[in-house]
Amino acid sequence: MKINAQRLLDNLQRYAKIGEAQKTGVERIALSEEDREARDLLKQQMLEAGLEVLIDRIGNMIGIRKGLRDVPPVTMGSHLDTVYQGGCYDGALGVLAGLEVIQSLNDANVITEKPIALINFTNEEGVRFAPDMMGSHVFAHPELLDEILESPAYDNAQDTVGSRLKAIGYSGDMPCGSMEPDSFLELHIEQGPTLELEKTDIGAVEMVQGIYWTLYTIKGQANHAGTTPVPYRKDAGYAASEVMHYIGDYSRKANSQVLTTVGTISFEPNAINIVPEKAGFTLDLRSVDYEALKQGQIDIDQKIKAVVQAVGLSLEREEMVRFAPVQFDKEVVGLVADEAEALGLSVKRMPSGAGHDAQMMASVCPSAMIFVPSVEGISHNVKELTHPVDLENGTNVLLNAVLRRAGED
Ligand code: HGY
Ligand code: MN
Ligand code: MN
Repeated sequence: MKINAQRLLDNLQRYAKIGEAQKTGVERIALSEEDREARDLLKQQMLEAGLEVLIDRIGNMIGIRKGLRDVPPVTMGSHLDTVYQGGCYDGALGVLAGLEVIQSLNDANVITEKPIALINFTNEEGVRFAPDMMGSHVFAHPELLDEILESPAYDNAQDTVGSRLKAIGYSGDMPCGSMEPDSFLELHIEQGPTLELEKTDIGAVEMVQGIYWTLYTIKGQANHAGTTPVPYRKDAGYAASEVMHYIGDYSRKANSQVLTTVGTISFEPNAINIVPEKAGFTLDLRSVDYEALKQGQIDIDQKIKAVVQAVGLSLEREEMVRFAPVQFDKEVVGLVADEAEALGLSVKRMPSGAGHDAQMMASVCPSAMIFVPSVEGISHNVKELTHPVDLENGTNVLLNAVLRRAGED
């Protein structure tokens, strides 16, 4: 069975216009007005496709297509929110490909044995509210809901997850995690260079690497840039720069198994002629190897403490995210590989460098992911691109894997 590729491509372009800002690609930050606009369009399209649409208390949108039997649904999903200056495929492909699968089944008047569900998860990116993979995390751990509803925006503590969900009209009443999926499949762009370099059509993703996010604030003393001799300085900026160098070198060591990224930094008072009093920065630490991940965090924390003490400053540290590496279900990974091969596509079993909602769903039900190539491996960038043929291939694999899992009538 095949999808209507042109309808999928047209729909992807339609959503790409929501949040489109010249030169900055697509910005649909979670719980923003742009996120609301995309959610409203998806809700309308889910209803038009005959789905029952439910909104849970963390704002996850769940569309359910009835099956012949009243059993747990085969579930697809991803996220419509983006990073700042993002691309139009990260997340959106998984949601809109799932919608296309449902529309294609409708066109063919196929009723599957098991129901089929499609989920748009809240705040996968975590660029304004921590943690990332928020909606799927709470789906898997409903006990975290109240605490996460209080999570403040990094840039404005007045905005919390709960207040923004209400503001955009997606503070649902369905209890989180109350739908028990049969299985979960997420189609996603690879966001790395492997598939393109190896000229491979499909990635059958076996695992997702672990992710640790930590916020550090080094505190010194503001002072005059021109009158303060070096021995009198308590320069938080200088300490932060020394630490950042160590962090960068850490992932560049021979045989390093971890990736380190300092993606944000801020100085206070942040003026050209004032020795910085405060330096805030975040560490994004990743590894496929859990021991290497934990050891990397220990090593970097020890270094930061040593630098701060050596220059007589103080340190605040906040653990934002601690996600261990996740293995996907062998049977579902095999289903992805088999269906790709049945379509005559080349397949590579591989890990995911990026975090995904599927890594949260893996603790709820048998889950796996389908990757399609990213041109030049670029993502989280306005240049993010995946060729139409690859978008079509990935969606056809999703369609046939879901059909096989849900049982065709
Ligand atoms: O951070 C990640 O890996 C994902 O894009 N949220
Ligand atoms: Mn994503
Ligand atoms: Mn992303």
